[in-house]
Amino acid sequence: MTKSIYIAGHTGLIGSALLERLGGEDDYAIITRTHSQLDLSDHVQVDRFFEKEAPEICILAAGRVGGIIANRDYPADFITENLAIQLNVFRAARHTGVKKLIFFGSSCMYPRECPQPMNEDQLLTGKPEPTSMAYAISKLAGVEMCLAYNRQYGARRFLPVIPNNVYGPRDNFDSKSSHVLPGLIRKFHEAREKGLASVTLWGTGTPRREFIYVDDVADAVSFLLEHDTDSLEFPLNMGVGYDNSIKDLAEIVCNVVGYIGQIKWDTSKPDGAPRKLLDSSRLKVLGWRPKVGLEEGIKNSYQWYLKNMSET
Ligand code: GFB
Repeated sequence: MTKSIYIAGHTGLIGSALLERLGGEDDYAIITRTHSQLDLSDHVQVDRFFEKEAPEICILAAGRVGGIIANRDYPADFITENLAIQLNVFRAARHTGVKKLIFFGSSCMYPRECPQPMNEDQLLTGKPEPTSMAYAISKLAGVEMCLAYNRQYGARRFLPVIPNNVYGPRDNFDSKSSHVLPGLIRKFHEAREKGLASVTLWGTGTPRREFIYVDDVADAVSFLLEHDTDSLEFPLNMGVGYDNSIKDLAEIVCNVVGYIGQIKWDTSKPDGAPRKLLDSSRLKVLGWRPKVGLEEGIKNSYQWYLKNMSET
């Protein structure tokens, strides 16, 4: 039997990978709407859409995301847009009897000084990193809403997952608002093209991050959709199990892009959390494993960037 599945945010990084992955399977009839067709922050539109389509499964991959500087400079936008979307979608999905809803949290929900690797029980044991506090609170609210709906309505239908720094094709490569990995691809590519002697990156380069390739996230979501989730505990961390310093990452991206100049560090820019490595054993115990290594994933992202973005 085909299941109807609504992917909210199907043009974004995670949503587009899910569309590609689940769209290729016979089990699902995919429903999508562009932002101009459906404004998820408008509850009237959202209610109308869910009443008409009543999808059996909903994947909420829509919302405002961005790197450290975007989070620092636009906290009101991050918290307002994400809370509005989550509230509207969760409420409408419950009213129309959704069977499974996947919600994406973020590793920045964990306390800034969290012992590493971070397991799900450590959420709310300390204050998140200040630069992404507003975003983190909106995501924490989303996770708690999922758990509250499950408790109150007596079924485990709202499933919050926490992927770590996701990257890949169709990422945001804007040098001001992007996350570090696509930001570095663009900076090194442009420096190579212009023959610049050096590239300046943000912070000290010492923070460590765990990167997960977007196809692995799509794979993990597909895995969760296929498995009986009734006995699982949520939220569920989704990471690869190892991290790299930003300095290491810069070297890898440099090699992939073929830039041979110098790397400088602008320490007036924030470092953010010192480390964010997830303990993903809850998911791995089920048998799921990531498949794409960091260098391979960066090569794929750079190929996509060259084909689609290098002229912008
Ligand atoms: O990926 P990113 O922007 O965010 O930055 P977070 C990670 C690290 O890379 C920080 C450094 O220490 C940055 O200072 N960095 C160096 C750069 N050069 C650059 C650059 O050119 N661009 C960017 N973007 N960073 C985000 C949160 O934190 O993580 C979000 O703000 C979200 O809310 C996301 O949770 C997963 O990893 O520090």
